[in-house]
Amino acid sequence: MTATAAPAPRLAERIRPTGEYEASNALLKDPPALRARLAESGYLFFRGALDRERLLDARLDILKLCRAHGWIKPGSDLQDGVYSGIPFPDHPAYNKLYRELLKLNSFNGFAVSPEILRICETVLDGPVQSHRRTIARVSFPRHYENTTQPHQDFFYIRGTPQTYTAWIPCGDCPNELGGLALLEGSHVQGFLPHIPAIGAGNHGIPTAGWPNRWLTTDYRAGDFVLFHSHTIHGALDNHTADRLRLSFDFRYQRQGEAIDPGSLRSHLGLLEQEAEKRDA
Ligand SMILES: O=C(O)CCC(=O)C(=O)O
Repeated sequence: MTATAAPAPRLAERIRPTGEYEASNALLKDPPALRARLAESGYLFFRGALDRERLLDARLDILKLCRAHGWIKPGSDLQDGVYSGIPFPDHPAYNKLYRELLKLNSFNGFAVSPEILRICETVLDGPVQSHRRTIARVSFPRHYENTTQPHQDFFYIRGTPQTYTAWIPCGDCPNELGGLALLEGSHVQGFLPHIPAIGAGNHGIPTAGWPNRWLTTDYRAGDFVLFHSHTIHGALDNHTADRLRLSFDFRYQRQGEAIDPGSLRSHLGLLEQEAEKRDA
């Protein structure tokens, strides 16, 4: 008889925030102070800095796709993003929708909206390159095995460590909907080893026992948080009964610095693979 090997344990931390972000809107008038805060905390949070109407238009486009794929409760107000309760989509079903999402102009255009580029140019003190790999996430209610675990973006994006992620809730995102949280000041530790984990990317960093505070906020549409590629961050659980959480992550770096080829393609190369299949 052959013994069946037990599945390897995977990191599955539940993040419990202990503090609120400090908003940096007022420091936009004082770029050296803005950069000093980023260097110290590893993040900058901006309240209401983005074009809310434009963001909600993108949200509607995404929710229309969700509805077309059966994910939205019939008869509910589309902007509310109420989940229909059909079985959670598996990878192929998710990617079918996601490929369509990755082609939306309202989504891709948001990554290069003037408000974000202006802030990134101030933060980076020069001309900025935005990554082609734009990412949107749909997080399902009470689907805890999919919650993004603590990690550093450098693990995935490589290139220059001076790359910054803008995490943007696509709609209001109170804590219970499972927004992003980050470990204040964790970027100073440099790039750390990652282990297998549940959730997006399937890798993470155990943070139990770290003295740093986990920070987040009750996000409103138009807010965003920008953080260094070494800043440890993850998601809170979506505890709502039936709401989808929509969010974007976009990345920015100074023009001319090292960039990984993956950052110049669509997320997971999904659109390039589709084009290759079509042309074969
Ligand atoms: O939205 C999430 O669940 C994770 C986002 C993230 O890890 C990122 O923006 O780098």
